[in-house]
Amino acid sequence: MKFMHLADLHIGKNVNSYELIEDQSYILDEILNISDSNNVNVIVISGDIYDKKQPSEKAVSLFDNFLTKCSTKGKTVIAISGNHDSDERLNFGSRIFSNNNLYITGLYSGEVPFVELEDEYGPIYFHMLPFIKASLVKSYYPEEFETDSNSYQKAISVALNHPGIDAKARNVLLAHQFVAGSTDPLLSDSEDATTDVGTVEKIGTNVFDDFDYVALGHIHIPQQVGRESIRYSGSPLCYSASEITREKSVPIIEIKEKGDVSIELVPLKPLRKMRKIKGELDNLISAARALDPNDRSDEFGKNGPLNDYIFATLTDEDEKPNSFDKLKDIYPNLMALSFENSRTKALAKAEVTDISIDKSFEELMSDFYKQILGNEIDDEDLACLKKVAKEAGIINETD
Ligand SMILES: [Mn+2]
Repeated sequence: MKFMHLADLHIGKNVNSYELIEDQSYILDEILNISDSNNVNVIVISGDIYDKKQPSEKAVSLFDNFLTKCSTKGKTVIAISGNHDSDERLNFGSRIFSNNNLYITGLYSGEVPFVELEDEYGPIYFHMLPFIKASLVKSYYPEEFETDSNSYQKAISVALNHPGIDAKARNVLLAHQFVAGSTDPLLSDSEDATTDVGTVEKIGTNVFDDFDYVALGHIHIPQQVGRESIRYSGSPLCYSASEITREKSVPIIEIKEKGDVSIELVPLKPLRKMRKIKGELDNLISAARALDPNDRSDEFGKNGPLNDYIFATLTDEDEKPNSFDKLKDIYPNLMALSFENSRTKALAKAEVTDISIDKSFEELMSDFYKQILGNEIDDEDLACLKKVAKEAGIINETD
């Protein structure tokens, strides 16, 4: 049995106010092409299908198109909800869809449902555990928890015992949780709230011992957790600058006899790359102009380098106020711009202790201007700030 593991699609997500729906549509088509060329007819999706609990019309229609294409091609889709999805909404129609080889479990209601598929080696079970909080499992099986146990480890093991699995058979689990091996998984900036996960929420890999493969969602950087066959597929696209250096991929898993599991990671090529550039403004612009003109035209270059999502760092000492617009003229998908020069370095080193309570308002404003803007405050700005500070009651009328 061959299947493909996806998670964290976050359909409808915006990054730095750019709508990524076109990129998401492109990558889902790529994923379908990869599944065709690798003869994969089963696709599992481990949660965070949508970015929001109330997804936009565009997002819903994109996922609908994807499912329709899967169905037309005769593929089986097995999906669960993640913490970004609305469990009830994702559950919509699921009983009818199952007649069309589309199995969605959005809602946990005391049992972990499974789909039984068949190949030449016999049955294989795909167990669907949607995103759950420990308290939800406890509400169904309070007697199975120690009185003060709220741990997710406990909750997952209790949940997996209902209805329980045949450990001798081939079993795959879909889950959307924070699973840690001997070390925590690598995090990016786009997962939300996972950076401050406490030990209570962490789930050790030993609860998954009886599963041949665990298809995880929640963490956006592709990686294994503990053994190779417990894995976060990662999101199919970069959703923050912190993911730029990590290649996105889609795992294709083949399970032959029980215990015979092989995993291939197929790299994903996005419509537009997300990347960083660094240098002086004029140099960056002239380097971009020197690129192949075909890369600049929409017709030829949607995935040309000038259409990439750019995070720029300018090293100019002279910070021109219209730098962003100038760079955006040549890189239309400029996501963010920052400076790295002697001013920002001094600022990074500046300590809060430099700000003394004994200093007058004028002195503080003058220091602030020097630190932030690198120049002296002029009389007009100072008068204006004093007026505002008086109105706000920060300084007295007489000052
Ligand atoms: Mn996610």
